[in-house]
Amino acid sequence: MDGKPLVTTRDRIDQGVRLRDVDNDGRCELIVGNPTQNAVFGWSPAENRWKKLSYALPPGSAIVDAQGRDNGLRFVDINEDGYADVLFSNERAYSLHQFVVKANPRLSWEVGWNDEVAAGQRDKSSPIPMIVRGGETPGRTGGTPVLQTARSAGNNGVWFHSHQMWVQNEDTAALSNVVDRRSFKQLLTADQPPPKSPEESLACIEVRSGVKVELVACEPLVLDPIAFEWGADGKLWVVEMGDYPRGLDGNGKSGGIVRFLEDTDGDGRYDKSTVFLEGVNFPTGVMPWGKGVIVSTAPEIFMPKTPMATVRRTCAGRSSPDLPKATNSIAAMASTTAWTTGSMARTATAGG
Ligand SMILES: [Ca+2]
Ligand SMILES: [Ca+2]
Ligand SMILES: [Ca+2]
Repeated sequence: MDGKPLVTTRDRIDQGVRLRDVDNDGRCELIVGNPTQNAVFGWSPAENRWKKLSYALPPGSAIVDAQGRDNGLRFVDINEDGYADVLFSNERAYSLHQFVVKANPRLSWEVGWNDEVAAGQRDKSSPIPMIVRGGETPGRTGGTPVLQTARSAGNNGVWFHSHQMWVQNEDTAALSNVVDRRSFKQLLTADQPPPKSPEESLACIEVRSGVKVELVACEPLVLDPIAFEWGADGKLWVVEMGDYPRGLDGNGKSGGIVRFLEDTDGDGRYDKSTVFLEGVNFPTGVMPWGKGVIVSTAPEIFMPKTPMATVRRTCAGRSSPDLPKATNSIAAMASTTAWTTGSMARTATAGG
């Protein structure tokens, strides 16, 4: 490298040189990743030598630290496209870069670990747990930080299995099943902003002059709302689809809810929430009608007679999670006709 031979160890210190087939062509590439060297070489049979490739390990990452210790870099196929991505995480920094197999000029992507999912300096909100931890380990010996020795610094109890990143160490003892578990999907969305509070969401809504938006209902009174409609008595009827898209148990168990909210003290904010119907299969619409409500849950539109009950019947032809094809919300267009909307729309006359 730079005209000098690559060495795997120097003064008995691991220099982070590894062989790995990163592009799945059946031949290993040669990778070097330490604090002063970062490169990937490919073997050229024609020239009978290693040639430096256009890409290297992601910026800031390295296989070993200056002492030759595990620096928290792992090759894991997080997006499951068949190519190992680089997940890097220690007490100072974290990053996740997906391997780009084919250059895409439109996206400014070049071959290599160039699709950055997340990268940053570690703080309390860092989305990727530490793979190794060196330096100070808080919480030991009665809360006094202990500077770890080179021998003890290292493995934070991380492994990868079943599309998940697992962490088990003294910090996870109080967690469910004593593990901190992150799905690959969670890691891939690590750079997405966290959900906003109701007040923060409200502050994001822009309206034209003279119009005001007020918060009238939020969690936990209502969760996963899909559609809502007011009744003449002031009740706000809401359908919730917390079972979308795979069911409550991940295996299609129906878990949709129809509920109504009431403002019992007249201050303009709903304060009471009542479950009217639960166990509904992907409900998409609700509308007060006569003495009850009409609920749409493709392929059925029905008026439940028994409130507070779990809907035990199964719909003929269970609705597909492909909801763009399903019945959508319900709207009243005339005094005796309710309309549903959706790409497979139908109308239902619901007299009296
Ligand atoms: Ca290769
Ligand atoms: Ca990958
Ligand atoms: Ca109220």
